[in-house]
Amino acid sequence: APIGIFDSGIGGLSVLRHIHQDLPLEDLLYFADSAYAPYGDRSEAEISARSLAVTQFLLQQGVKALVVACNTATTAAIKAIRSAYPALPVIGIEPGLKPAAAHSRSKIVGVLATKATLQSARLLALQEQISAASGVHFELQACVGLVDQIEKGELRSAQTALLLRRYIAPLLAQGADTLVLGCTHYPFVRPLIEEIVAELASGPVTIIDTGAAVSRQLAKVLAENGLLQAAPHSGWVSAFTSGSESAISIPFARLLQLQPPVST
Ligand code: DGN
Repeated sequence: APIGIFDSGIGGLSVLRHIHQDLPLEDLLYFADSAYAPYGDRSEAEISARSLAVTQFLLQQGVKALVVACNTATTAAIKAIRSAYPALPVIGIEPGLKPAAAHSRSKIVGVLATKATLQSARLLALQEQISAASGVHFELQACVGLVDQIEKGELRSAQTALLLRRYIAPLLAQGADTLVLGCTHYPFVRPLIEEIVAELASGPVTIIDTGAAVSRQLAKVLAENGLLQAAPHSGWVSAFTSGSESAISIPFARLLQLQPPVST
């Protein structure tokens, strides 16, 4: 049976990329809820309702496990998903505050994410807990408009660079030596982020992305539940979207060099 992976759009492809690499035997079913993107500007109730609807749809397709490949949906809806489907292994993604705190020497960490993620009770609790334990100060920066740029495929445009510079410069000015990519769309602009950081930072800056950790966690949960796909098998990738076909097939080809069948 396949693993279901969803996001509001194409951001979750940055997580799918890790899973496909680490677990090449597994079949992957991706759902881009593009008709409702971006989630970042919606209320928790709306995000939760969409996440439950997408989960139900993926279950109808026979998925054996679910990856919520969206920080916004994880903070808003993972509890609701788990209580609605207690038998389904569900793996979420959260901004990597803990690894960032462990890395930071200046004890100042910048967190880039959507407004909904940064305003969630879940993230605030995580932040307080890690701050108290580590003495690290987290500077939260909502990157309004960045998901839209990435959805449009503008990974290097002047407008995207302008936005990123506006969001990153104050964090570096305040002494952040570690930046957390707290949205699954952002790894696709990591090269641009690295250039901006190299230009603006006075010392080395570590960038933290939790996609690889999610893939490892998924492997662990599948193994614990006896759900790993046995060899010989060559895992396939296939996709569904609530939006237009090209909005997902083009990013698949451009970002991952994959051409999965896409159903709308
Ligand atoms: N990719 C989502 C995340 O990780 O938070 C955000 C997408 C959105 O809809 N804002």
